[in-house]
Amino acid sequence: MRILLLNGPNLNLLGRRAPEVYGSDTLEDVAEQCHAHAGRLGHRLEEFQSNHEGELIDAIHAARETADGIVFNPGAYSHTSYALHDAIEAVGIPTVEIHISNVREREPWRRISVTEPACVYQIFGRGVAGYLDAISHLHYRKVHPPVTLPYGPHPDQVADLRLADGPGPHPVAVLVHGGGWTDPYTRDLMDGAAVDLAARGTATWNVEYRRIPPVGGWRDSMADVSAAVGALSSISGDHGLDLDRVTVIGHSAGAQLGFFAAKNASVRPAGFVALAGMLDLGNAGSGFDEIISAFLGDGGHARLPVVDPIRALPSGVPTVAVHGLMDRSVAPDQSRRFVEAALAAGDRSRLVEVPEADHMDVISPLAAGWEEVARACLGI
Ligand code: CA2
Repeated sequence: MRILLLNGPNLNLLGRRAPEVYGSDTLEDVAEQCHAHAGRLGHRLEEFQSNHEGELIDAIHAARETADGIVFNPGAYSHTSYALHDAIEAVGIPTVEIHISNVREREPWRRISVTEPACVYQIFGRGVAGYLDAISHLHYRKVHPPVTLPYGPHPDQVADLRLADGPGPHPVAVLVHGGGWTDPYTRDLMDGAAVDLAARGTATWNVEYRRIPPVGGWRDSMADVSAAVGALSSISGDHGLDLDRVTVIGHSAGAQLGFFAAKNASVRPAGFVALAGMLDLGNAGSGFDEIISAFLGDGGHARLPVVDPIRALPSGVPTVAVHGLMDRSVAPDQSRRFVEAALAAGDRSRLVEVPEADHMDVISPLAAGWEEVARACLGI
């Protein structure tokens, strides 16, 4: 793939001003990281930055001949430029919009993006790492394009369906991304796992859900993931999905949501797999106090009995807790305690420890240890 890295107004100032908002990397640093990442995935990358709307439009037009995907930070033009929207739409090149800062937590006018509807995906608030995630997203879209289907009326109530090759009915892996239930982290985090598992013969249903807005989001997030699992019953006929072989797979905070969906959804899954799961919220460590309080809102701790997986056992479904021993984010002890408690409560449960994997490795097919993770996800 040939990828155009396109940056709009003021992004030439990156790293020279406002590091508290945009970090300390310069635009040259960003380009270097993007080149390296695209190269690792087997793609070529060219970059262009301009402070002028017309030049950006010309660059998008010219990309028809030179690029198969665009990673675009339109800067503040994103909030106003219908002309850029039309340029992206006119050329039809898959474009991922990216913003370094969390545009939803700043001035109200930055919440609006008029360019986003012309793009295939939007990433914001992950710092410059968002550029690399945008490249990964283009890569996995190209390898296996998803069909995005709604399971409710809210824009976040959607999921990406990827079917498996060959005659069905196929088993289904429901993927629930993590990211501490916060706004910037969305389902592209599970793209790699979704594509890899589909190539192994399992259809994947990669779920988006409403995230903390800004506090007390637990009710919406949990309801959404359960609804997304339940929605499989209405699409299974059209797509040859085997509802008797559904596995819910959650990563990190997504494991907390996935656990309750596995326990409560109208479609009963055959298993639940936690990858580096937040499974013991009450003992997650002080580093998680703020994020868990934001998720639970006022009077948070009193809610633990209904939101903490380890306190809601038995689940009634077989569970597997996979954890990388190099995980410096969510302690492997959470998985150990969960499996012990699940067995004590009468669930079938097992622990898979992956010595060489860290927190993000357990969702990356490119990482060491993935083979073991994939086998656990497929119940092997
Ligand atoms: O968060 C982003 O990536 C933005 O697209 C960056 C734009 C801003 O206008 C958008 O609302 C969000 C600004 C680019 C950099 O602007 C600077 C301003 C002062 C100092 C350094 C850079």
